[in-house]
Amino acid sequence: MILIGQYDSPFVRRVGIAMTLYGIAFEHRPWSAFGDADKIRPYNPLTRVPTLVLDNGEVLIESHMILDYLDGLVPTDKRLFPASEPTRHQALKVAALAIGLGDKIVSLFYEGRLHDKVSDLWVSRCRQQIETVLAVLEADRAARSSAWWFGDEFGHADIAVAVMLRFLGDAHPGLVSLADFPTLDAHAAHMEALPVFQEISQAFIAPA
Ligand SMILES: N[C@@H](CCC(=O)N[C@@H](CS)C(=O)NCC(=O)O)C(=O)O
Repeated sequence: MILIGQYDSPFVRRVGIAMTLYGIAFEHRPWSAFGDADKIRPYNPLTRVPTLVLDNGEVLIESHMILDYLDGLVPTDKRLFPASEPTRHQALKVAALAIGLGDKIVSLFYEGRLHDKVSDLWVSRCRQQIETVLAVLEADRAARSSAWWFGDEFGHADIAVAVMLRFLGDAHPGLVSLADFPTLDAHAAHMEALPVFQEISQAFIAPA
């Protein structure tokens, strides 16, 4: 398989981390959604990353869909979303909040970087969405005493939150103080210290 996209994208990073943990061999093509758009377009008409090219040439897009496919390649007990309820839907919701947070971080970044006239309305909406999601995630994680979000092993939800927190600091330094979200801050530090997080990592490069 070929994973297209740079690891400064939290969406690409969560897929690269999962593939590495699953022991799925892949070639990484660290193409930029902007600088390498002409190379990405033949694989993905949206010219977005992550884009995953399967060995038979078929292409998957959207990190959640990609992870759903990859989860089907590994034994049930190795999958990074819980198999049974109610933890399954709870983990899906935490991951969805994290992915939505990432979407808002991207949107706020593009607003400031790509628009001649920045919309104050949109900026304040994105900021409020980011801060509210962080508060909800903080409360959820703080209410749990387990080593990881849903037990003794970490999963896609833990990974999604951690990669988004790193991305938030990279794309918007100073926008949010993680001291206000101490449980999330500790969670991110715990995850970023793992070898797989250090391996699947890249310094942030702003789109030109
Ligand atoms: N919902 C998507 C988000 C992917 C995304 O926003 N990727 C960004 C890079 S961080 C991108 O490709 N941006 C280019 C664009 O949207 O045109 C996912 O989960 O894969």
